[in-house]
Amino acid sequence: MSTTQVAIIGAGPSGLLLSQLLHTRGIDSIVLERQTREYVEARIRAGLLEWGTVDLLNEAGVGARMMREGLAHDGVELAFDRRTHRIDLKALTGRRVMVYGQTEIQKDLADARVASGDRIVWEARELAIHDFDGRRPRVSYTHGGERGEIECEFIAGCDGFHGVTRASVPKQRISLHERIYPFGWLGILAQVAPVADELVYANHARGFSLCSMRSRTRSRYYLQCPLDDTVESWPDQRFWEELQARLPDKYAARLVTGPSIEKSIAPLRSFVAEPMRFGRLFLVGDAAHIVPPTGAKGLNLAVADVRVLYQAIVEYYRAASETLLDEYSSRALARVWKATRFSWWFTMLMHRFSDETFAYKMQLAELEYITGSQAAALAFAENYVGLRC
Ligand code: RFL
Ligand code: PHB
Repeated sequence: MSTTQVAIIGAGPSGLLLSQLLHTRGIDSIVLERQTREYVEARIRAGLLEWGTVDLLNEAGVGARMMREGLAHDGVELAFDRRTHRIDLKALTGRRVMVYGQTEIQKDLADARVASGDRIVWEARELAIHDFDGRRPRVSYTHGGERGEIECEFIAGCDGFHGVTRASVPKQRISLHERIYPFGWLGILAQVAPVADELVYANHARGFSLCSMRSRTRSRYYLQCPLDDTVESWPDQRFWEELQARLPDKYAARLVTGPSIEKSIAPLRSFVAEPMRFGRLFLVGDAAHIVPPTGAKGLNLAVADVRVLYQAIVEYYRAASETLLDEYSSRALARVWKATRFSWWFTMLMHRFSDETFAYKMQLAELEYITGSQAAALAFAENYVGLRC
């Protein structure tokens, strides 16, 4: 049996960041991850960071490459009805956003954890958590055919939507709130220059599209697609033609195409589990909540949870106070519900749900309002750059 102060389940961005932050304060943790390091680092996901996320990565000492290679953006474009309109995030809110891939954050975090000699068990299988209502919770697992057990003071459930920690909570102690959207996002990554300097979110009668990027030479594009579509039904040529058809003329004319490096389809879902604390088990990030990617909030919310839990654990060891631990769930959920609302609202605004012309006209009217009113633009911008709450 090993012992540690905090057992962290999952080596996604939330698990590794929590482990790294605790390390900076001399608090010991062990991270248990089901997959290999290579698998985790190859998952192409988020690309847009709120500045609060940038600040916490810097505080954890893992931000140097991000500050060198990331692209800071001052604005974002909304395209609709063959037009584009720039929302000046910086002028409206005084804040910027950062383009830096989740794959790179994963690498930076894992490098830092390995450099400080901390314990990460990759390929931990059959993981189970025990006695999280007591003072000495335990985690059991197998690794390379051997059984392992860890005794700890806290368990952080950073194991994503399909993980084991939330599923271990008795049903009567947890409330689940969910909305499933009737379409998915088909995403591709390609080694081509992005079509625009900033991100472009496009509402079009053929469906939503998003032009994002990973660098000045690497683009990430998304198309709204039916849920039953497969990647095989979208050869590169079809993807580029469809993207071009959904973009305003100015961008359609500039689009640079090339072979895809990655292509995948993700379903869209809103999901919140309440509360986020059960005795000495704390749910963090996607383990507790999922948002559709439209608002770019998933990773940012996970990092915001980590900040709240990290402060609470530090306070516990520094001052023997459980006050912040007791407040973890309510503090985290206050942000979660607001980001869930923004992500839902922006999804409803930008996607095609039916052929009903009335619904489309309402979307256009709201987009006209956002882009024509300083107050409405500010409401959009302060949510997009990340609320301070
Ligand atoms: P993760 O990243 O899912 O990591 C959980 C880890 O736990 C492991 N695990 C287990 N380990 C041990 N035992 C078990 N039984 C386990 N079960 C699971 C898993 O292998 C995994 O390594 O959760 P975390 O750390 O909370 O991070 C959340 C983010 O990954 C997620 O919210 C974002 O990727 C969402 N997201 C975006 N967020 C943004 O903030 N900005 C964006 O631009 C953005 N774009 C996106 C996105 C997500 C997308 N997809 C594919 C859902 C774009 C897309 C397409
Ligand atoms: C991405 O670059 O993957 C990305 C950016 C913004 C979003 C969603 C995904 O809203």
